[in-house]
Amino acid sequence: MKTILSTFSTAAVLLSASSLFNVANASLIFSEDFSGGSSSLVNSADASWTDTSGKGFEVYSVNGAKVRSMSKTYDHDNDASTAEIKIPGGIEVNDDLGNETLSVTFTLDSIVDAGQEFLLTFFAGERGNASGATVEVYNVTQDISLSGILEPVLGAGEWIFNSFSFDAATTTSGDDIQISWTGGGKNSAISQEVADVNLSIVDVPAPATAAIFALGLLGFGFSRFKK
Ligand SMILES: [Ca+2]
Ligand SMILES: [Ca+2]
Repeated sequence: MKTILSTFSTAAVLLSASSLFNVANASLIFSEDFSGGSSSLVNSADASWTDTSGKGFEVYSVNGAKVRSMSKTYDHDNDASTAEIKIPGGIEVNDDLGNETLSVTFTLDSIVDAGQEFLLTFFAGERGNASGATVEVYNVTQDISLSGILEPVLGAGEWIFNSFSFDAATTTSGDDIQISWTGGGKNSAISQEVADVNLSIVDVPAPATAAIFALGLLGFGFSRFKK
């Protein structure tokens, strides 16, 4: 039995390595690192930001992180073996109210091929108890949720890498795509914090090849087990 279990974990490692490979081939369609540090979000070209209160945005530079009980540094490459660097900037979702919704909308100018999907990555943190905070990717033109409502992992004062992949469905070039975060939290000083957002089109990891390979390993495990 021990052999079979270790075979399964080998297959899992190979599958995750294949996912990482596809991320490296990602085609970036939206990016915001909040380094503009202004309330107008000037760093987002061709993107329209809105929020529930409509009174501007709580964008901050690296020094604004400490004020919100967040770390000034983050694991930018999601690799614990390399040193953390300073965050370019961040945004507090609840700028004026509790549990605000913050959205960015932009027009997709790329084709999503068969065999491709969306990949949303960002870093998330929590100032106070922001339970109930969410993120969702929506196709506004077609009025369908692409990701469903997701619960990001929030670090208490630290930035946690969040990565979600999902089907692009019938999304086509020219569709308006919207990313929305809700802040959770009861008031404007308790919130989900967001940094370094990227939305990409990536190749779906080839399931046929990976599955056949995993089955082969499983067969190898069984044959060893029988001896
Ligand atoms: Ca690192
Ligand atoms: Ca606030």
